[in-house]
Formats: sequence, C-alpha cells, structure tokens
Amino acid sequence: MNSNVMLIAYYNKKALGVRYLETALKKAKYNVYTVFYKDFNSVHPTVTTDEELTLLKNEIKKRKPLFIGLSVMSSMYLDTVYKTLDMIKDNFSIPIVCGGAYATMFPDKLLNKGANFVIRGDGEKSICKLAQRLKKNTNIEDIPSLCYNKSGKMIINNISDITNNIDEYGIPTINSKNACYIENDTISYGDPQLNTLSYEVIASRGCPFTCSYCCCNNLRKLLPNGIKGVRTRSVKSIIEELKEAKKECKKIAFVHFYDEIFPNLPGWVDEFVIEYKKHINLPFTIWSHPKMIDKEVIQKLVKIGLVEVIMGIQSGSKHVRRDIFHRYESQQDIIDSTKIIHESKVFWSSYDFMLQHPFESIDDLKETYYLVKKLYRPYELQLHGLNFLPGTDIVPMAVEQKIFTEEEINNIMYAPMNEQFGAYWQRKTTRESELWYEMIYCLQFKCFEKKLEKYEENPQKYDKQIDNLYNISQKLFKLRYVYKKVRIVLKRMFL
Ligand code: B12
Ligand code: SF4
Repeated sequence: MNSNVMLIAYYNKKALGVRYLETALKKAKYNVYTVFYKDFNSVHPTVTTDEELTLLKNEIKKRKPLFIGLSVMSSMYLDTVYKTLDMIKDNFSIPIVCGGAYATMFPDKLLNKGANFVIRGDGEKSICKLAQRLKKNTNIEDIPSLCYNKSGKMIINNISDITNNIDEYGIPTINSKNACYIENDTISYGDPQLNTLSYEVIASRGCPFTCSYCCCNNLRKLLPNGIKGVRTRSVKSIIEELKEAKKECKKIAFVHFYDEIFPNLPGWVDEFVIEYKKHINLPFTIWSHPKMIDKEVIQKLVKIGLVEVIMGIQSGSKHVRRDIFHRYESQQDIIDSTKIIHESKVFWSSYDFMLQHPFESIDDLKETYYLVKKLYRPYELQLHGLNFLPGTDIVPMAVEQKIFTEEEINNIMYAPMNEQFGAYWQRKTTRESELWYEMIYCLQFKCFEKKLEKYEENPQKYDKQIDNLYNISQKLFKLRYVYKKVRIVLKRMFL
C-alpha cells in the first residue's frame, strides 16, 4: 500500500508548520517528501515559473504520493499556490489537502479552487488520520478539523483533536532527509536548512493581543473551548530541539525565537535560563511587545545570550494605536519598555512601525516622530506600510469607515503578489508626509539629533537637507546591519 506523502512549503525553507507535520507523519510510518518551494523574500518574491512547475511535476511523478499537502500560511503568495494547485489537478488524480493559517481562516477559498480537503488548526493529528483513511480507502467524513465538498455542499468539521500540551507534537523535523528545494528554475536535494547560520524555533503558539491588522486574534477565536490562546512548550522539549539543531546544522551562529511574544512566565524563564546556558549557549533574538517587557526577565535572558529584541510599536499616535490598530499600550509603556531594553544592555533592538496608511493624518505622523525621539537608543527602525490581510479586523473597519469599498479592498487583498509586497514597502503620499517619514527614519542615528531639531520646526523649508540626511541614514543603516551581524557571530565565540 502506498505510504508516500508529499508536503509543499511555500517561500520558506524553515517552514516550521510543515516540519511539525513531517514529524507526525513519519512517526505514523509514512515516507514524507517535503518540497521547499521557492525561498523567502519579503521584498521582491517572484511568482513561480513554468520551469519550476515542471520540476515539481517530475517530483510528483517520481514519488507517486498518496496525497499532497499544501501549506498555505499567507494570502500574500496565493498566485504561486494556485499555479501549483492547478498543475497538480491538470496532471494527476492525487488528492490535495491544504492547511496553514490562511487555509484555516478561509477553507472555502481553497476548496473552491480545487483542493479536495482543508484541515483547520494544528494539523499533526488530523493529517495522520486522513493519511490512514486514504491509504485504506475508508470514510474520511468524521475526521476532526477536516473540510471538504459533499454533493455540492461544503462540510466544515469543527476544529478538534488538538492539544494544550503541544510537547505531544514532538519536535519539528530538522533534517528532512527526502526533501528537495526548488528555486530559480533548479532543483536540489537534501534539506535546504542544513547550511543555515540561524536556526528558527517556536517556544509557544498563539498571542494574547488583539491587533486589528493581524490574524492572530481571529485564529484564536477558532480554537475549541478548553484550548488556551497561548500554548507554551516545556523547556525540555525546546532544548531537545535546539540540541538536535546544533548537531544537524553545523554552521549555526545564532537562534531566532519566532514566538509572537517570547514567553515571560517566571518559572519557565528561570528553567529556560539554566538549561539554555548549559546546553545551547548561542546568541539569540526574540520578538516581544511593550506590555510584555519585564526588566527581570530581560536581564536574565541577556546573561545567557539575548542579543536582540524585535518589538512592534507600529504608531506613535495614540489614536491610531488604540482606535485603529487596537493596541492598548500607552506612550509611557512604550518609552519604558525601550528604557528596560537599553538598561538591560540588550546589544540590539529593532522597532517596527507601520506608517503612511489611509488611517493616518500628518498629525499622527508627527506624533510618531515625537514618540520616536523619546525612545532609548541604540535601536534600528523598521518602517513599512500597512498590508490589508484577509482575516484581520482592520479590513471591515476600512469598509465601515468608507476608506475602501468592499470591492476595492478585495482587489487590494488579492492583488498579484508583486503588488502586495510592493504596497508593503512603497509609499504613495504627499511631500509633507514624506519629509516626516524621512525624519523619523533619521532619528535612529544619534549624530543627527541636532540637525533634526532644527528641521522639525519647518520641514518644508529644509526639504533638500532632509532628503540628504535620509540618504546618508540609509547608507549608515546598511553598514550598521553588517556590523551587527558580524558582532553577533563573533559573540558566539566569546559566550
Ligand atoms: C513565525 C511566523 C512567521 C515566520 C516564519 C516561521 C517559520 N519558520 O515558519 C516569518 C517571520 C519568516 C514569517 C513570514 C511571513 N509571514 Co508570518 N507568521 C508567523 C506566525 C507568527 C507563526 C507561524 C508559526 O510558525 N506557527 C507555528 C507553526 C507550528 O504553526 P503553523 O505554521 O500554523 O502550522 C500548523 C497549522 O497551521 C497546520 N498546517 C500548516 N501547514 C499545513 C499544511 C497542511 C497540508 C495541513 C494539513 C496543515 C498545515 O499544521 C501545522 C502544525 O500544527 C504566524 C501567526 C500564526 N498564528 O499563524 C504569522 C502569519 C502566518 N504570517 C503572516 C504573514 C503575512 C507573513 C509574511 C507574508 C510577511 C511578509 N510580508 O513577508 C511572510 C510569509 C512567509 C511565508 N513564506 O509563509 C500572516 C498571514 C496572514 C495572511 N492572511 O496572509 C500571519 C497569520 C500573521 C499575521 N500578520 O496575521 N512569518
Ligand atoms: S502582538 Fe503581534 S502577533 Fe500579537 S496580535 Fe499583535 S501583531 Fe499579532
């Protein structure tokens, strides 16, 4: 009987979700062939070429899988997902099952495009059940979290058979032995992650916050009763994974924790600090939130190698933050959190802002400028635009406030990939807004403080000077980035 399963991860060589599924399927004795389809590129990702589709087609012919699982995490690269889906449908009669954050929120979209099944939520248990039933050709209808079409009707089974004890899922596959990687019209065999300098791990699943531009809030609402919004792994399981990662990926110089918010549970952190130092001892970075920065925790983490905190601030405008973004931290919370990061001697911090979107006025932008002025350095600013993502609360808000019609917002959310990523980085705006944006960016360099103080009184008067300063700042940013990476790698040797 056929025990081959193929999983496809899009634009993500690390693809944690798929690696967890591979572990579960291998444990249930399936041969898993994971295809890492194209590399991550947050600036200019390109849509799949015909040649890449042919390479995938040849792999499918070779492996003859029982079914093919597509991991559809984001709506931002649906062009490529749909092209692969169409190619599979046109050439094979192999069932296609989709999962991932986007598929969980919009199973109907994928079923309508020709997928045979969608599994919502954690996929580990349900995908094994589906594999077993397909292998034995028995009824699939009662599989938890499964969605499918039956006699022209869409059946959406409740999300269930998922657990609070996420240790049960095991650790994600680190060396996917049967994997291949398709990119730039070529295919290579073996796990593309093995040569990595950084290893990505997730210590928890879920986020307690409700930001309106993010899906986490609505994904949490889909969880069945009794399943916690934030589920944290045991320290033991994380250390087991990282030990394995060090063994398999020989070049690892640092670790990224990809938790939406790095856990700050006191007992958990104390155990983590001891075990991480003892067994892993690599520099690491975390994502956090102004409301979750705790001085004692940060100081403990710095002692064992925390080198960077990445934190979303998103806007310095109280109105935009509270009424539009649904973020309830105060100006003081934000300033205090950067003070703690600074005083705890975290080597680096990066603060994210989403600027120049249709909800923001010049006064909001100015308020951001004056808040950024008060942040404790050193920090790096990541300034970008706002993407309207399907499944987020800001989408109906934009329609209600008549910023876009329903049709317009759908065209934005489902625009071709290059337009969506372009909108994230490019800003169409007035000159005044441009000048404030540039001044905000320059604030990250202390040496420009005096000049900016002069320009802020009347930016239009200093138009050329601000442009110049911005160009220099961009160059400094790049230089500093190289310095930062080299230092983090060197730090590994001296930890
Ligand atoms: C960490 C993270 C990242 C990491 C990637 C981590 C990694 N190594 O995989 C980085 C920073 C690289 C990243 C990038 C991006 N991300 Co991101 N990311 C997340 C985050 C916070 C957690 C994802 C995660 O790793 N969860 C843990 C793993 C174990 O769970 P999982 O991936 O969901 O997989 C499970 C199930 O979904 C399911 N499953 C997954 N695949 C499949 C496939 C099948 C066949 C089945 C049956 C089941 C199944 O089973 C898995 C195991 O339980 C989510 C938020 C969220 N709650 O999902 C956003 C999120 C998925 N990202 C999002 C976005 C937009 C992006 C980017 C497009 C951002 C950008 N502008 O570049 C890119 C796209 C990257 C890509 N190629 O997919 C959005 C997607 C929303 C949308 N409508 O598009 C989310 C929901 C956050 C948000 N803003 O709302 N991301
Ligand atoms: S804090 Fe981050 S992960 Fe959590 S809801 Fe807000 S944007 Fe999403």
